[in-house]
Amino acid sequence: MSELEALEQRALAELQVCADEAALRAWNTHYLKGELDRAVKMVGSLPPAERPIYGKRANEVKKKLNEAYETAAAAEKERALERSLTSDALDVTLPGRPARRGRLHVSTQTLRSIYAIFADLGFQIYRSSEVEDDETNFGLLNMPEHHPARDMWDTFHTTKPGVLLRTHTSPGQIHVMRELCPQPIRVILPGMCYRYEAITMRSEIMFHQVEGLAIGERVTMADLKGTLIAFARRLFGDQRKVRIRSSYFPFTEPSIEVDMDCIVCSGEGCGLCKRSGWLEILGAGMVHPVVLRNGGYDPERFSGFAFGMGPERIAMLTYAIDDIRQFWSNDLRFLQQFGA
Ligand code: FA5
Repeated sequence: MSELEALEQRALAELQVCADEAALRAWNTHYLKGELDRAVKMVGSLPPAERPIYGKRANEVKKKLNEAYETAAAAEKERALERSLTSDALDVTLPGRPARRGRLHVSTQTLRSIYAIFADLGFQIYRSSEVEDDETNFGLLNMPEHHPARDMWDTFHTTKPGVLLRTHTSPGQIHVMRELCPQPIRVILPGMCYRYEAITMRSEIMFHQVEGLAIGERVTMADLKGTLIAFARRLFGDQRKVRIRSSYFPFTEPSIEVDMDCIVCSGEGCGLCKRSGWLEILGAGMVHPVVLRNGGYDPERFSGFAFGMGPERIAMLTYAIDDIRQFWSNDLRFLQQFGA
């Protein structure tokens, strides 16, 4: 009995000095689950006559210590809450940090402007693969093996013979024709192209193109001219002048290149247009009969026009960007200049 009394005194005294939750937990383990538990179980080893008195007292001590523990734990919880409220205080008067908004890459913005214009002109978007075979990238576009025009497009070949990264979006023409023949076609084909050439201020090894293709029974050069003038005026402004020069592409006949009067000097001559007053915006022409036939269309009955433009070059003209290498440099100072 005296040990039981001593245990009670000791436990209560120690509980008084438990300063935090960890100390309280240690006390609980030591006394309630340890010493007191053993003291209660001792009742079985006592002579039967002493058991009721000892048992009763042991239960009283157990109840008292449990209650004392509950009270101390509740008080400690209260103190912990108080401590966290004062130490983690929020200053609700601080001005908020503005959320940083992302933005679309300048190439994506330019592509979307181009899509919107051609959507209004009735063109649908068609996508084809960036990995092509030699035959579709060159052969079916009227450039059989060893044709000298292949040198116009320095090529990234893969380790698989005959498989390459497309050098332009024109092979997409063959895919659309073969899929839609003999229906009329009016599509644009946007996508990435790759060329194994020296990187300069105006040329990258990886860049976008937007190809255009229209095929029908009476498609003429006048339709091509009208479409391209409408496009240039929508993108660059109503007053733009457009100039058409003859050119050469193996897959169009006749072939043209389209210039627009310089957006900086309006034709007077400046650094951007190299004093010529004109800026080239795209290559185009009437689809070559061989290409029409390769796509499944009878050139006696059908005719078509095609064009190919570079959105990065168009963005350079729109925003007077002097170096194409900026586009993929991931320099935020460059990218953040283009809103939206
Ligand atoms: C072609 O690639 C032809 N397939 C275009 C075409 C399509 C002609 C249909 C006729 C009919 P070209 O190599 O000129 O042509 O490229 C077309 C456009 O892609 C150029 O006017 C330019 O805007 C862009 N471009 C070409 N090479 C690069 C390059 N290295 N870096 C960035 N843009 C380029």
